Parts: sequence; structure tokens; C-alpha cells
Amino acid sequence: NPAFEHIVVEVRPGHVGLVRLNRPKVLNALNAATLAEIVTAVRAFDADSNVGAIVITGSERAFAAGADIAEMSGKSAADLLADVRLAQWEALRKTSKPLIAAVAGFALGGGHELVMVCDIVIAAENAVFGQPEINLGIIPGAGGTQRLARALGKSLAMEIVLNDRRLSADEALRAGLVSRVVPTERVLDEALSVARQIAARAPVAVRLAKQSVLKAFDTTLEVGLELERHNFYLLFSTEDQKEGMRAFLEKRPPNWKGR
Ligand code: CO8
Repeated sequence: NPAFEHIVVEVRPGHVGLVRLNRPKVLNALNAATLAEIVTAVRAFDADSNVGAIVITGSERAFAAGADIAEMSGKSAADLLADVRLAQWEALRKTSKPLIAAVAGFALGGGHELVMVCDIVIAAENAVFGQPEINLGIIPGAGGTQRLARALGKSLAMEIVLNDRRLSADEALRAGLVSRVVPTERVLDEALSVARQIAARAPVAVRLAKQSVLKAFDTTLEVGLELERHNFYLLFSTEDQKEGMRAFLEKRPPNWKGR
């Protein structure tokens, strides 16, 4: 797509939208223009009825080595506050379709925060996760402190954020940050395969399933359980619920309509 300079965007077989970060000279550092392109591409896939799941990946050497330090170094607080492109970042959180990260190499700083905004993370054996902002005299600014604490617990989150502790793929798996580790050359195929499987499922159920699981991270159990129950009831208003149960009883595969 010629509209993009820093990323490569394509629809892969099986209704999967793929966003590949492509700034190899700076290990996919996320300057504001790259961030804006990622947000634009993900939003377009989210609105595209031909896409059922979205994969974000980088290169074998780096998923993304963080915000672009060269671009950031001269900024004032007011500059950052006024930069709408940083605020757009929040839009990724509102994506309704599943976001799957295929991570090889460095996922540091803002790159790691991009990983954590994804719903499922598949790691290559060579992946390295961390928040090295402390070395620059700053802290994570795109959700790192909050999502790490929720995902990994206090002690490990503190080591990572306060003392630049980096996690290997296996450590990230044990900590629950990623759900699979695969040989490096297989990481994109594995993520595409998971994405294809999810894209073939009942779309409204997938959407409400994602929304319900995410709720667990930002509210009380009481409110989360209530949302789950409402979404559960809501799905009984879809044709796909009738079809799914009829297909089971008739011992045949379901034919999802997405409504
Ligand atoms: N920004 C700009 N350029 C970068 C970055 C970066 N984050 N990371 C690497 N590069 C550049 C290097 O400067 C180098 O350029 P050149 O070839 O011109 O010298 C090139 O990429 C290759 O890097 P190295 O030579 O350093 O490669 P190594 O294999 O020796 O080291 C590392 C790889 C360990 C990843 C190292 O490059 C490094 O430490 N990078 C910086 C990591 C970092 O500190 N990241 C955090 C940045 S701060 C941040 O992310 C705040 C987030 C705020 C939220 C914003 C929303 C996303």
C-alpha cells in the first residue's frame, strides 16, 4: 500500500490483516509517523468485513526497539502533550477484532507496550522483552507500568521498570506475558495460523469474547461478571448462536454469518 512509508500492510489468506513494521535501519523504532500509520492500518482492518483478525509483526532482529529516541530527545512536555499522534495510540486499545503480536528480537519500551496492547502474543525463541526507559531518565509512557503490573505482578514489574530487567521468550512464557514460544523462523506463520483459526469463528462471539476478557483488566470482578452475563445473553439474539447449536445437534460444521 503506497499510502504507508514505515509499515507494510496486506490481507493474508483466511481473512487475516497483517501489519509489518518496516524501519530496519533503526530496529523499527516507533517515530510518530510510524505510530500514526499503525493506528490507521489497524483501524482500517477493524472496519473491513473481509478481515477477522489482525497480526502485527516486525523483523527477525526486532519487533520494535521502542519510541524513536532521536525524534523524542528534543521534545518538551508541551510538545508531547500537543502531539495528537501519541494520543491516537489509545485508539489501538479500542480495536474490536483480535490483535495478535508475532514477536522476534527486541520488543523494548514503546515496542513492548505495543506488544502488551495486543490480545495474544506469540514469541520467537530469540525475543527479548523489556522497558529500558529508566536508562534515558524517563519511564514507560504508553501503558507499560500499568499493563506489566497487571500481567506479571508487582515484583517482576518493578524489576523491569525500575532496573531494566529484560525477559527472554521462555521467561515471558513463564510469566504469562506470551502464550507460545516457537522457533524464530516460524513465529509469523504460527501467529498467522492462530489468526486464521480465530477469523474462521463466529465473529460476533469473538468480538464479545475479546471485550469480556479485556474487562477483567480494568474493573472489579462484580462489574466484569455483569458484562460477561450481558454479552452471553446478547449472543442468544444472533443467527450464529442458532446456527452453531443446530450444527452441533445435526453433527455438521457450522456456517457462520457474522450476525
Ligand atoms: N530509537 C531510535 N533509534 C534506535 C532505537 C530507538 N529506540 N533503537 C535502536 N536504534 C538505532 C540505533 O541508534 C542504531 O542506529 P545506527 O546504526 O545509525 O547507529 C540502529 O538502530 C541499530 O541499533 P544498535 O546498533 O544499537 O543495535 P544493537 O544490536 O547493538 O542494540 C538495542 C540493540 C539493545 C535494541 C539498542 O539499539 C537499544 O538499546 N536501543 C534503545 C532501546 C530503548 O531504549 N528503547 C526505549 C525507548 S523510550 C520509549 O520507548 C518510550 C515509550 C513512550 C511511549 C511512546 C509510544 C510508543
